Amino acid sequence: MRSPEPSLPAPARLVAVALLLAVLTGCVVGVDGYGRARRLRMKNKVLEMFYHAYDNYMTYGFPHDELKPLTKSFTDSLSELGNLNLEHLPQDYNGSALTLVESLSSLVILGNITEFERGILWLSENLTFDVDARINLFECNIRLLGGLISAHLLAKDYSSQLKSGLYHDQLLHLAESLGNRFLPAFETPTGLPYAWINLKYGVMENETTETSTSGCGSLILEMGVLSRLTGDSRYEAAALRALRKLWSMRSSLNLVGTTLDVFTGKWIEYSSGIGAGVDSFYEYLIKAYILFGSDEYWDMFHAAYLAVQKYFRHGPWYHEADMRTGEATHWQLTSLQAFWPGLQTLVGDVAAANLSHREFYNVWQRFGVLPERYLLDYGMLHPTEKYYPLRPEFAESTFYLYQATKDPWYLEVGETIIGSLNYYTKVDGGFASVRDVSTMKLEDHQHSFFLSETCKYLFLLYDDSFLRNRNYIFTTEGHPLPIRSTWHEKFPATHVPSNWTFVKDQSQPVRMSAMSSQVCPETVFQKSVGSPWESACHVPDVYASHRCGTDDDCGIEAVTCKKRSCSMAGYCGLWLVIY
Ligand code: DMJ
Repeated sequence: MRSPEPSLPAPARLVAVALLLAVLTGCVVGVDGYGRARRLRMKNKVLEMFYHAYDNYMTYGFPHDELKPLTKSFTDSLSELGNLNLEHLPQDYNGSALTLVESLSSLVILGNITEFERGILWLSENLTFDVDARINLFECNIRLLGGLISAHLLAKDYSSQLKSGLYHDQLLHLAESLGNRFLPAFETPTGLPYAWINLKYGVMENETTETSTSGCGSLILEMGVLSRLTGDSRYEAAALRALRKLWSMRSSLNLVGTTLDVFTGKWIEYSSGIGAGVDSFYEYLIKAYILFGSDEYWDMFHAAYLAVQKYFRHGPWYHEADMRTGEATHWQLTSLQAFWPGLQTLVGDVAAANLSHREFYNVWQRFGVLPERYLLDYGMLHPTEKYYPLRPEFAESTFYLYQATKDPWYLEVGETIIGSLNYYTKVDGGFASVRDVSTMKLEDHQHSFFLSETCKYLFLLYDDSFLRNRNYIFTTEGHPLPIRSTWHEKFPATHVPSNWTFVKDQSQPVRMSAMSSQVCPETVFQKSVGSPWESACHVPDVYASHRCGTDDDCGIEAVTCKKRSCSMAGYCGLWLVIY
């Protein structure tokens, strides 16, 4: 199944690329004290991990949803995500090839266009959503719809490397078919979507009206892009209506709860945090702003972020609180919370991100992996949630922090993660989830996000060539979406004020990197030496280190076009005044 690893660029070219980037971006690429041979060794280790998981899936799991690595069998888990069983699946159901769909964007990032193309062609000929299967809307959106539209966009971007004439938007047609099947879920009095829907028959009789905040607040990236690609505004309109309704339900403290009723629009669970049931809601507010440029997303995110920092944060930790009063409810660390430092890095709050990341790392080192839930007030594992299902969040934050700081320490953290995954979870038939981190007993499940996220972020930590000179934002499932001026409210020339330092050159394509420009704010734009980088509004911080004494030392963010300010800790970021 596996094609040979693509040959590496000649050393001389690597040096030239590194030097050029060092000059152009100010991020010291390749000169960060972490040896090139070591970097290459780690990259190869991640490649081995990815293909061990992928090849075993293709051998024992495909075309079903996910691999059971201990028994070398499969599970059609998309229909049971959310802990339901397979009662509604027809006998002859063969799954959605979920792990293959989830692997496509990783294959491109790893440089395996041949296998990417094989996957596309198989899906084009075999995948159908006309099945009597009850699926979770959120999971299906982030994994299948996100996987399909991202792969479609990559197929367009890499069309010159595909066999000519073979790709004619098949993945987009599949995505459209899936998006159409989502729409009945939004037909509620509030516009908030049902959590569950039958792909063939729509909302089922007596369907539960309970859903989660992330379930109806993390649809806008995939459905928004589907609308932009198809010209059919219904997907984006449905997702945006749900998001607006959700936001209107916030408390006077700008906090949201964790679960709600889609019919009444009333909260069911008032306690919430930044982890399970809510996490990607915050993530999609800021990423929707980066992708589409609408101030509405920024305004929601900014208020929501400040409320999180004010009511949930306790030093480097984040507890849960009642959305009505702001009083702490549960003092728990959860594995899902580990995405937060990555989000903070994306918006420039690097110092705070680093602080929390270090604490997660301490917990990782203590247990060997991150437990699903750890009781901070008792200093012990949660009695039942002791598992680690190969989650990506800690690796994801490590990747973002490395991009922002180029501090080789994060590469060493990556080594620890890779070492743990290979030591504890690698089995003959793939990578197995940990059932109990206190015994390291394994469980027969290799989740698809291990391939779409965990391996991808670890690979990008040691080889980010995919991101160079490109401008992508990653969905919550790790699928890259390009930031396009045609989709963006801020990029069109009419928006550019004349007094900004760097003015868009109409003769050049917009090629700001969501990674290098967004989280590496010292990026220098030197058009005179033929740099492809440009920004409509970017003003660098006064000091390359991003340290500051006053707000005057801070510049303007390249992608968000917001004025940065100086934190109490003396670090430039987008906001840092927490009341
Ligand atoms: C992934 O499916 C997504 O990242 C989602 O937002 C929550 N976390 C899982 C993996 O842990």
